[in-house]
Amino acid sequence: MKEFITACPRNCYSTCSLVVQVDKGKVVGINPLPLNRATPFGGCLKGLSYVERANSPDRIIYPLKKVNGSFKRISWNEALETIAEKLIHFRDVYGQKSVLFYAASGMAGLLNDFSGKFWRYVYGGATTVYGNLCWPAGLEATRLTLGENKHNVPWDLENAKLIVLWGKNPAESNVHEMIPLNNALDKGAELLVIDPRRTQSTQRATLLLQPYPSTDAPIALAVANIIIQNGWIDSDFIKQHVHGFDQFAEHVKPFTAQWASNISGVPVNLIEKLAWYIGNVKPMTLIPGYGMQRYTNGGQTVRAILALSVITGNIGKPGACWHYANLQSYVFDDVLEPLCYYPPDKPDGIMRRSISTARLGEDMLATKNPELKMIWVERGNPLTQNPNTGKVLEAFRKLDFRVVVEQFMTDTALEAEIILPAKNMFEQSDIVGSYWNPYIQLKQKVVEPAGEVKPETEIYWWLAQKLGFNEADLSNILLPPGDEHVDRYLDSKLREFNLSLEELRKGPILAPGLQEIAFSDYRFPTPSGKIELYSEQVQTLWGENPLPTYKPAVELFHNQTPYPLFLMSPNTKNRIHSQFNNLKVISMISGAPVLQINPADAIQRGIGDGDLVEIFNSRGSFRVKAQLTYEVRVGCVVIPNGWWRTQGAPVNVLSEGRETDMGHGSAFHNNRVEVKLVKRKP
Ligand SMILES: Nc1nc2c(c(=O)[nH]1)N[C@H]1C(S)=C(S)[C@@H](COP(=O)(O)OP(=O)(O)OC[C@H]3O[C@@H](n4cnc5c(=O)[nH]c(N)nc54)[C@H](O)[C@@H]3O)O[C@H]1N2
Ligand SMILES: Nc1nc2c(c(=O)[nH]1)N[C@H]1C(S)=C(S)[C@@H](COP(=O)(O)OP(=O)(O)OC[C@H]3O[C@@H](n4cnc5c(=O)[nH]c(N)nc54)[C@H](O)[C@@H]3O)O[C@H]1N2
Ligand SMILES: [Mo]
Repeated sequence: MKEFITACPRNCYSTCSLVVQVDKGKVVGINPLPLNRATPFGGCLKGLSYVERANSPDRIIYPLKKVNGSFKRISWNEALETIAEKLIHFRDVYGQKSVLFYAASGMAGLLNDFSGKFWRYVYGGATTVYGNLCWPAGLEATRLTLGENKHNVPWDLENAKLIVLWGKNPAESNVHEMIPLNNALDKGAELLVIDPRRTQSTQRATLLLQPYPSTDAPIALAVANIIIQNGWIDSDFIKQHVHGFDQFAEHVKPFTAQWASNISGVPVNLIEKLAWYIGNVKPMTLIPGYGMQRYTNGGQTVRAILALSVITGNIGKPGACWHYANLQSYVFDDVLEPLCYYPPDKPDGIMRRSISTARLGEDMLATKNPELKMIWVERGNPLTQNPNTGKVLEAFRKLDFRVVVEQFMTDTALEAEIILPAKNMFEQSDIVGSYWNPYIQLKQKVVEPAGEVKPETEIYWWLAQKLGFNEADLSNILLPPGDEHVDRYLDSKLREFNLSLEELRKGPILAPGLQEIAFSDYRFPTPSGKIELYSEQVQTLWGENPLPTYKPAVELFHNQTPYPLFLMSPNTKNRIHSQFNNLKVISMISGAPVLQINPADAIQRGIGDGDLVEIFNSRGSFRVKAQLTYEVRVGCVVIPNGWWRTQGAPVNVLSEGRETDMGHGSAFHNNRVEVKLVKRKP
């Protein structure tokens, strides 16, 4: 048996370092690597389930072609020739832009960049998407305010005396954060949580505020007002480092706790307590989550909350930070690819046309001159994860040809004409960063690809040859097949930072130039060089008020609607979005999907625990069992995102494709629904 050091490449804060055990060419064990100070205890349950995931009989390991509605195995030659023929046909008849290249967050790594290179330089352009499903409203809000997205190293949390989890649920979405968090609490820190749900992260909280979804900005503005009125601000910090404080102070004067309470449903007393803690207990680490910004007012909400860290001087010190996203380990531009977007007004020169990720279905259908004819999907599951599944499905089915590169038979793969088998994390080396832990890590190749699996870099190499390119032309653009080319490429990237692949094989390396205490140099790369509570750019780039304000979220508060309940679809412990739940070890624990509803709302509808209910709105519906729980705020219902349609709770059939106010994010949570009883539990 051999052991290799590697890192989990999933889209997750933790990005754990792992030790993989390999025996006779198979992954047989996953162990922790204590060398990584952020993830010393290694993988979560999902991480441990890689043993099953790598060896699962359900994996797609050969190219497949849909024939009369079912998939049959074909050769690589047939698959690539069929695809090349289509690509040439669509290019000749409609132009390259009739092909949509769609990639999402299924696998992190530097080599993903080669996919973009194929579509740009080999095929000569394509339509692509801008924006992203995840975190951009908060990234942009933070960038516009602080100039950069970074935070203190994870273990610095132990130095905090006050920890505020504002719409983040690390007990599920970032389990390793619970280690320094609990250590801080053991040393006497206080934990405050603001979340419409009473999550597992609230167990040791001093205070829990349960606002209606999307009403955090009123709370933050009222808290700022109270802090300023009581003189709990850090005047020296403000004088030296803050731009626009006077305007901000004037701006928040009308925002009383009573006003915030009326909107959010949080009692005045709790809002005042929150203000007291934030104004008086230092140092404070404020941890905003990503769920809280997936609303049409998400960017401004994040700016309003961030103002609380700013006026109390809780930035740039041990134990004090704004803990949104730490991009310090993304030192290679290419790793930043998932962050890049090419909105229509900022074309990158070759792709020339892009459509909104948030409105994928609507935009695909509306695209003209040329219309879309083909889609290529890799590292994503848009038929489960993007808003408004009905529209995405309609748009998919209107195309002439669909290619999906996948490991498993997802909702999206089921729609393909051709499925190409995707590599897993053990079958090709790559370098990964993390948006929480501060290391650069090597995700090592530890086994040969299963069956006929080829990594994307090779798929594109062979496809390019079918398009008439020869090896000499290609070697300047793409990566030739063979581990030695991958290693050489990764090593050359590392050399730019005086690092080497050899070093990285031994374990994670702290990102070059890492600031353990972010902004400890008090340099804020904004236009004014200071923290911008007042940001001109908020207006010029996004047409929003330069000061943080509250706008009621579309659909949730704007319309008269027959759908009274707020639908929440957060992330859940034992999946990364739509991944993992198909594995036996995971499904054994997560069971069947349920709709969580507060007993007060259930009783009104004659619904009991375990009854079969239908959840619906104007966009779609499905049936699922109800689970009555006080963990959910009255007026809200909860189904975590990520269940495949074939697993029973495809929550995005209910969501609308809308962009957030900043950053071209996806406002997943602006949805109202109704629930009705279908059948009593037997
Ligand atoms: N186990 C697991 N871990 C993951 C992931 C996963 O799928 N599974 N996904 C990864 C990815 S890609 C992401 S983006 C992160 C996201 O992880 P988090 O940042 O924790 O985000 P969410 O789980 O979407 O939402 C966090 C909390 O916000 C609450 N919330 C929702 N709306 C509001 C609101 O309006 N106000 C307030 N105050 N709270 C609100 C939800 O109830 C939820 O408990 O997790 C990463 N880690
Ligand atoms: N309703 C609702 N919807 C949401 C959210 C929400 O809060 N509510 N959250 C959103 C968020 S935060 C995110 S980040 C998105 C995530 O959206 P996606 O990135 O689309 O989500 P995943 O479910 O991780 O799907 C990734 C797919 O990539 C495949 N894959 C893994 N590795 C590879 C590889 O190496 N090559 C290829 N070709 N494929 C691979 C996996 O098998 C999986 O099917 O979902 C969003 N959707
Ligand atoms: Mo995400």
